Amino acid sequence: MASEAMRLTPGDALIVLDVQRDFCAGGALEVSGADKIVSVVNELIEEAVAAGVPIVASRDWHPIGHASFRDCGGPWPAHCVQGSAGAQFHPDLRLPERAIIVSKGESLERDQLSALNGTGLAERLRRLGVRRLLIVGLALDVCVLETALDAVSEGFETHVRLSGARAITPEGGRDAVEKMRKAGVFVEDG
Ligand code: VGL
Ligand code: ZN
Repeated sequence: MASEAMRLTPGDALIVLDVQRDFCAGGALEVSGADKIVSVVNELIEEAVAAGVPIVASRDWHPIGHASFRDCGGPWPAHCVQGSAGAQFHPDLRLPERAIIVSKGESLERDQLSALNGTGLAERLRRLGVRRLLIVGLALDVCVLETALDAVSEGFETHVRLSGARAITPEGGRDAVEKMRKAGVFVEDG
């Protein structure tokens, strides 16, 4: 069933996952249509600023030689290497000064796909009085999926807005939507 688009109000937080150059057009791990989400995400950032709710932006932030890179036996081309141009946020993304930046994937030996796994973010948000999350970003079938599933486990009412997300593969995207809905995520089609 389709969920309606929520409006951000106090008690909510906006979570923007990995809107970085390497996942966008011309990047090392380009996600098709990624650039199209930037205006949607910017509008949500404005809504979050107006509502006075926390804005979190995660970034994939790998050391050179990360275990998830093909050269090291992992599934992905090298991407989002710490300090590289590809690891920068999309140049059109308008993050406010007070956005909470969360880095993930920093450990050489293992990947960290969820922004809520081992980052302390869930606890930090709870301390800010957050109970409900609106999640957007890249990629729907990887980081968005894993973060949304963790968010439900952490007890947050969890929404994912599809217009603000893109998948690496169409099948992966469909699969992710099904898994998230089964887990109790409100997947917003609008
Ligand atoms: C991601 C692939 C590899 C993601 C991170 O953030 O979705 N995907 N590393
Ligand atoms: Zn990665």
